[in-house]
Amino acid sequence: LHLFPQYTRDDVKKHKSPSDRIWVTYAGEVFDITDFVDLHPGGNRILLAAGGALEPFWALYGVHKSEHVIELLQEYKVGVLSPDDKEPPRDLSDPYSGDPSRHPVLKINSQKPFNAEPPPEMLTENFITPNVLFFKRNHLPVPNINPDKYELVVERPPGAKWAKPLKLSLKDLKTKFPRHEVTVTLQCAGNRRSEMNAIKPVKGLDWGAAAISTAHWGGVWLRDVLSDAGYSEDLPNVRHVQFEGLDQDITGTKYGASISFKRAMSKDCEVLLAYEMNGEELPKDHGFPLRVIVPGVVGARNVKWLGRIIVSEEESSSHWQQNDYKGFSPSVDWDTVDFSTSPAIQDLPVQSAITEPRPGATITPDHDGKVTIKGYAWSGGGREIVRVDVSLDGGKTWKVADLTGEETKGPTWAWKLWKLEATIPDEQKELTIICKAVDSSYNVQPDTVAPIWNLRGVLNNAWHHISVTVDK
Ligand code: HEM
Ligand code: MTE
Ligand code: MO
Repeated sequence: LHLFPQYTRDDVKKHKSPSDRIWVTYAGEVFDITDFVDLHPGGNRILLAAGGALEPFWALYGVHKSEHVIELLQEYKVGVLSPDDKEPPRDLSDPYSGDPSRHPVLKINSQKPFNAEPPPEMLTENFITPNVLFFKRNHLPVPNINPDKYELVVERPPGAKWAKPLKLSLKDLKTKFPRHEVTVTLQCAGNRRSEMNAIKPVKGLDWGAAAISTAHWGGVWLRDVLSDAGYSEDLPNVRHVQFEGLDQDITGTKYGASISFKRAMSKDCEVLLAYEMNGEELPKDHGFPLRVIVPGVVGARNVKWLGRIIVSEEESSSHWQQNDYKGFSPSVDWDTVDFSTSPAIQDLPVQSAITEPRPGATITPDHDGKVTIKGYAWSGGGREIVRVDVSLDGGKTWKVADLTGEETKGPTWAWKLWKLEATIPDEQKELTIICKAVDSSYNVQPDTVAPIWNLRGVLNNAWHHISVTVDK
């Protein structure tokens, strides 16, 4: 009988690179897979699990649910996980102690509040982003909401005959209104902020190019709920619909944002109160039990953990509507900025980025001398992506990428994934790859970041440039 040594999770974490050996855990056992990495049929993605558990990855890649994979893994067993290596108990005085657990592959830009993005190459493996990989952008602790006690409060029209607000339980929402589904890409205004930061420092989380994701959202039309509360499209003196979240800071200030009343009531704009994400109940990080989905509009207006809806003459007075998520000239700094002079961001501009290869990577062309370049492209306001151009020589010449996406009858709310199989000239050792997209209004992206730099680092939609080394 072979007795295997015991290791803690911290021991395993130290083995993340070939020089330290590459270890992973599965079902309480420890494996040294250094010699398997180059044999892996799924390529070097296997390294994303280095130093940690395989389970969260194999939950995403079903091919591993087979006996031959488990048998193969057993060949690399070097130990077992120590049985007394338990999760430390939660610190209940920490306002973030109720936050849910998250997928280990996410790149964390801030732990408290939780802000994280998936590895770019995993983001574009699927048109629909798996819920666990969907980028997460929280300003506050995730509120703990009992779905049986939950009530959405909808304030009544000014001067209405009903005195009390309309209150809807989750069951009311699911049974009194027809269910609808929309496929919508959400993007944070801070997506690609790190490239702006590299030019001149900006204030904000250092997002890479993956603060964007796509899901099928299920729920009820906001306009059906507003109509039920007594609103009609021609109501005078109402211009905005404010959404209040149930997440709050220690002073009791809640997250809030607003959109126009016209958008909220429009059939074409398809604004949804969502209780489902990709066929599952809305996850805690994404607003359980109810959030707003405003297609084509900046992430910030897609209020999660929705508690209250107020229809008004004024926009939301919240910090995030008034003093954040606005664009400015590159000449404006923190001494001169006057937030009242810029409109709140709503529709987002045309965007695209390269997700594979990664900047700085060494790429190996296949036996035909070809490499695969992948990315996403999206535009706000329902505008569809009609073309993506890719350059492999720093912008001298361009090739048109292949697009995949969903056919829509009306406006397009979701991204297109794009792909280009390109031949690399023999002598080429360094490549500068660039992508740029065109939307259905023939909007194009600006070529460089500097002229659109702004102090908050929002709205970076410049051509995406990356440099890689070719290994032949
Ligand atoms: C495919 C083994 C970890 C991603 C496979 C296959 C095997 C395998 C045997 C081929 C399955 C078949 O076609 O029957 C392993 C082992 C792992 C491991 C032993 C750990 C020691 C991972 C991880 C990821 C991953 C961590 C992702 C992060 C994939 C993908 C494929 C695949 C995407 C499909 C490749 C294709 O069909 O083209 N793996 N895997 N694997 N693996 Fe893994
Ligand atoms: N809603 C509430 N209640 N609280 C928040 O912090 N963040 C907003 C928006 N809705 C936020 C919110 C921002 S800035 C973005 S980009 C999106 O949620 C992110 O949604 P996701 O975490 O589901 O990706
Ligand atoms: Mo955001």
